Amino acid sequence: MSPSLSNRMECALASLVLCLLLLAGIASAAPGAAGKEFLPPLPDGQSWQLVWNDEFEGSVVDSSKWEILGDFQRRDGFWVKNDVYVDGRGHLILRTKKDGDRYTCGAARTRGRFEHRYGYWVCRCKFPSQEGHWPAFWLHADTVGRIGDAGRDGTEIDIMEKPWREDRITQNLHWDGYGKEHQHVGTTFDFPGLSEGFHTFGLHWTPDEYVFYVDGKETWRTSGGGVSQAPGYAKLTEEIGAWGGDIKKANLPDHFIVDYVRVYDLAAPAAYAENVEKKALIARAAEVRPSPQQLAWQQLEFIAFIHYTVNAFTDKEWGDGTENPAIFNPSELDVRQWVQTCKDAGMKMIILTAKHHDGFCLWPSQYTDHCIKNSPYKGGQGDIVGELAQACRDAGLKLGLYLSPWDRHEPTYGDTKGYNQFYRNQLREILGNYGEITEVWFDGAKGENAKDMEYDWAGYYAIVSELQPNAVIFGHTIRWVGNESGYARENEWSVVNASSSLDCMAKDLGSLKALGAGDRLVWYPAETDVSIRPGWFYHASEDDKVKSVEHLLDIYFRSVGYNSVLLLNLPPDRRGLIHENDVQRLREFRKVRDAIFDENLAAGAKATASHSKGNDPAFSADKITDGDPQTYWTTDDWTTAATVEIDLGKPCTFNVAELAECIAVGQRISEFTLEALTNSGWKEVARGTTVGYKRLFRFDPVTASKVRLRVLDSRVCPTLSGLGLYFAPPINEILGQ
Ligand code: FUL
Repeated sequence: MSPSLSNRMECALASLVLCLLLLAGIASAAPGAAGKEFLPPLPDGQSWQLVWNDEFEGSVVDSSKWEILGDFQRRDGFWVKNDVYVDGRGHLILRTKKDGDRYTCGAARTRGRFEHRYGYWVCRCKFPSQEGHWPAFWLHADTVGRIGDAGRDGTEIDIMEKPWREDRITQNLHWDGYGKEHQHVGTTFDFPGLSEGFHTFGLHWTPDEYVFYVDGKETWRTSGGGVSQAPGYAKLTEEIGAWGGDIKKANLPDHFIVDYVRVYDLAAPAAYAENVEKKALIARAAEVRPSPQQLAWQQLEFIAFIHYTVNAFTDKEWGDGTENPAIFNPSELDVRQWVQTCKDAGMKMIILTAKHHDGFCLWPSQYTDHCIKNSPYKGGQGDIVGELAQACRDAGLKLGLYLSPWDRHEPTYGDTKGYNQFYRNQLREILGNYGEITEVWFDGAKGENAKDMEYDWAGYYAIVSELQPNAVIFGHTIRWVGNESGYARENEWSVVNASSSLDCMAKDLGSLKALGAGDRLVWYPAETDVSIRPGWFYHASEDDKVKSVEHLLDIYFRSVGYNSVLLLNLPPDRRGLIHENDVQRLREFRKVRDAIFDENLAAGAKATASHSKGNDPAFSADKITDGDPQTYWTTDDWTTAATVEIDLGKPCTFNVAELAECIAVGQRISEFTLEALTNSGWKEVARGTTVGYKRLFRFDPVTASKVRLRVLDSRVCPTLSGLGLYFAPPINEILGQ
């Protein structure tokens, strides 16, 4: 090849390369261009829209965009205005120099000019080369100093700080001021090639999290501080101090060169707005807590219903109110037999139908003759409400009373004023004369052809508050689970939106979707009422239809084990006793539960967690296995996914697991899996959404030395006060059948 030809080819090649470089340069400088700038992935149907930028064109710094800081001391140097300038080639320069015996450098911020929340914030820059100072690109807000509400009310977000000369940067969050309450999370990492040429440092800030990027690569994802919801402004700064090395050794001046700062939003910001609303709803729902009464009630777990009235003698489920009180003649009635049966079964309260729909009262009411005083029972001197109240007190059981609003006997029924007065009087009688009443049961049932009647609910509730301030109210502070078969929902949230007419029978009451606008979020836990027999009242024809132990156990796992209280009905017979078949079945049921739950294989086991709140021993993982339901493990406020691992110390075989949240601080966990470490690795044994007060699982026996609970999502930081592992032998083995 002749020298001239090769020259020409070199020339051509050189111009081609130049063209390509130029093109690449244009492309990379154009906002929105792909390639070097990189924009993070977006949800479907969304696109990025540039909302603010400075390309640093022109000959002066645009003062409508930037406030240049100075002149004043900052750390070991001074921020001076003349160290911030544009170079006429599209760059902002932050210079570090020696000025007499002091060192100076530059800083600029968009405070008061551009303040914004969320979006993708990105800066393209080239680092200085000397030690003793450090460049940074960060977001700040005047509200960072606010204490409380974690970082949600303002967080310093350091997208890039490089105090090192090596290829290393750090990304950080700071909130709750810079004093005693200061909180911080951060990451530091090496990124090869960083010290040479230009690089981009980006932050995608959404209402839920921060995602940090370097040259388009995700480097850190966090929701530290709970994610700031307060607008921030951008800062480009240099600082002089020992953190960055020894400034005396630096060959100055040195330059931090910024090519651009750009901020993008979603083209349809409604997408963020939706997120903001959702986040606010989650936070509000997680804030709702049980009252002390609701909490104490939940801890009862398993309680009894006693349905007793003239129906036992007429063989009916609903009496019509025309029954003659003389038919109510239980020959062997013994409330102590009821109480003992319930106590032996492990029940903690008895709720008695003081008056069912037939209007017949089991106490001598002064407001009606349709009651026990006109029956042969104890020669008209009996008072079953009083007798039961005394027997419960003696046995340490709580008492609840059911007073049917629908009254088929009372002549005033249908006359709003008259009947409400009558009902309020009766309510005062039963709530005022029998000591402590823990639950008041207002039944919503009413027959199809019943007279219209507007109940004075507010008046009734006021009487309960006045006479029994510690009672929970069925239909008001605790809710019907929605069926009478004994089954709660697999996703039983205790926080619901009781705004309009809440449909207790709906499939889903508590998911975010079901909470809707969340205009009346309340703690409204589920009570699962079911009868041990097909009917609520005693019928001899149902003596052989008492539910099997398998059936009762299934109910238990799907009521108590689904974050609900189980209210199991036992109807006394004509003698006034709980029938032998029912007593026997309850004994077996208790025996089986004892056999399952007597030994918790995880009790006292060593527990570790991927996260725990402030590394504070008060919230460490071993609170899960310490056997104390009051103590609990939790994570930092903003950590909504975390794993706890329990080391059983040796291989154990189990087929039942139990989880418990500390509901005193609310119900939070919304998705989890439970895994066991078997010979062939980790195996999922259970998976679910809600936990609540108690969550139980049954599965095929597994032998494992460790288990881990992975909380995949939680409304706010999860809590766990207990994790139990049990071995359930076959029922017939337990019962020796
Ligand atoms: C229903 C009533 O109609 C039944 O008789 C029973 O009392 C049950 C617990 O509630 O609404």
